[in-house]
Amino acid sequence: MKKNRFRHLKKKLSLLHCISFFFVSLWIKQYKNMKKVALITGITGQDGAYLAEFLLKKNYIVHGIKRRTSLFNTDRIDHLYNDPHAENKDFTLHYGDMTDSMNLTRIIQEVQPDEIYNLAAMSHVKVSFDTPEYTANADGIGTLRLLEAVRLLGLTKKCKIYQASTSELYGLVQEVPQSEKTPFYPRSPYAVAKMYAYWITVNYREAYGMHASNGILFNHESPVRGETFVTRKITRAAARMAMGMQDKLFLGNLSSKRDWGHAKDYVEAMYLILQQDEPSDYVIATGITTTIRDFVKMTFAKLGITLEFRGEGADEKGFMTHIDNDLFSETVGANFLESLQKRLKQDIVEVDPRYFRPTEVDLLIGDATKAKTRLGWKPKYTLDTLIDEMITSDIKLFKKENYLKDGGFTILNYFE
Ligand code: NDP
Ligand code: GDR
Repeated sequence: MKKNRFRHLKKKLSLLHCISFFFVSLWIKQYKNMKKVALITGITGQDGAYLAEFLLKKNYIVHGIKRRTSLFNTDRIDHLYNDPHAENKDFTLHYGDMTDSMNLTRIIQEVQPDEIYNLAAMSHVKVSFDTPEYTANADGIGTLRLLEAVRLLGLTKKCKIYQASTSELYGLVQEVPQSEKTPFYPRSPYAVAKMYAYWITVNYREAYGMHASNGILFNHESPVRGETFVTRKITRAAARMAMGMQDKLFLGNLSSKRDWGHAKDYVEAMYLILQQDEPSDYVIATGITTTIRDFVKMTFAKLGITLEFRGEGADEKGFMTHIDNDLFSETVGANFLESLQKRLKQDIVEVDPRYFRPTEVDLLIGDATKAKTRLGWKPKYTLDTLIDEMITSDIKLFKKENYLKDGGFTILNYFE
């Protein structure tokens, strides 16, 4: 009798268990459906990685488009990446390319995004002079392909679009500082391609009522900035030179001025632009401009190295005039001091005209008043804290490389 009652109770409990399991999974399913879905093109790039992390923290389901590459090329998003066999993933990668309309259309149809962030681009200004046709295709027509896919799939009301526009549009600047009202004067195949992308975004907004916006972002950097952009080239070189792994830093135009911010602050602006009821175009900038020369000086100063520039044009050189031994020992390590001291008074930075551009953008400085007032956006980083983070990260990176080298392993050079 007792045994029977126990069996009955057990049956009841397992039924209760099944019912609660059913409701919990239903709730999870509904909760997942409530989450916003974002699609990021250019997810393996600097901004793509920061934005993916930012949106995942905001509880989004994030899909990214990644090009097929012969190596993984997922270093920047490795910490976010799930095993594709895991269930209930919030982060998924799709193979794709901005030059392939059918592929983009299929991905958008599958993903049904609430927000698309179009960050994919051949983004190097100097390289765009070598690959102008490809740049126009990927950066210009690529944007059209995305917009048209959203339209053809009937997603114009559901899906908001962010287009990664750029301060390079101002080129030969017509006004200082540059705002949303400043006329464009692009100075490279990259900027001309981006100009098409800017206007086609505006046109789709006006023609089809799409929530499509341009973020006109000024230069933004970070420890994961591509190694061939000038800031990262400088912080990497400073770290390597401090450890005796590189003799000289060769640069192009030292006098051009850029308005530099941190990518972390700038991806927040991208998100805020898409949270507005109405689509619009926004300048995102710090409002402070600095020469390349001063960026070099500020970077080396972080390690206790004083640089003085002498000469002009292609003959300009940066000499190491002083080493603050304490600061150097603290930031790099006392064991590297002796070899650096041998190079005191020598020139360690030189100009190589190979890095000059056929047409240069001399001065950029942005006026982000609209973003500040309408989006409530404000950068948290200063140039000083940005450089601090970049050089600290590169010192760490090359210390690791140094250990490997000392241990007899081959390390890569990555010459540019
Ligand atoms: P990166 O160069 O770091 O990243 C570009 C991304 O685009 C990479 O993921 C790259 O893939 C991908 N990509 C390139 N070509 C294609 C293609 N044909 N199809 C698909 N994907 C492609 O750039 P950032 O992250 O710095 O910049 C993001 C966007 O913002 C770019 O559009 C850039 O032009 C723009 N921008 C950047 C500014 C900045 O200061 N960083 C300022 C203003 C605008 P892969 O990894 O395979 O190369
Ligand atoms: P930019 O960035 O062209 O502004 O485009 P980059 O860092 O390449 O150049 C900035 C300025 O530095 C000068 N410079 C050098 N540049 C490079 N890369 N290498 C050098 O050795 C060197 N020496 C001097 C350049 O002449 C230039 O004046 C970046 C990209 O992220 C674009 O995608 C984005 O749209 C704009 O910023 C805003």
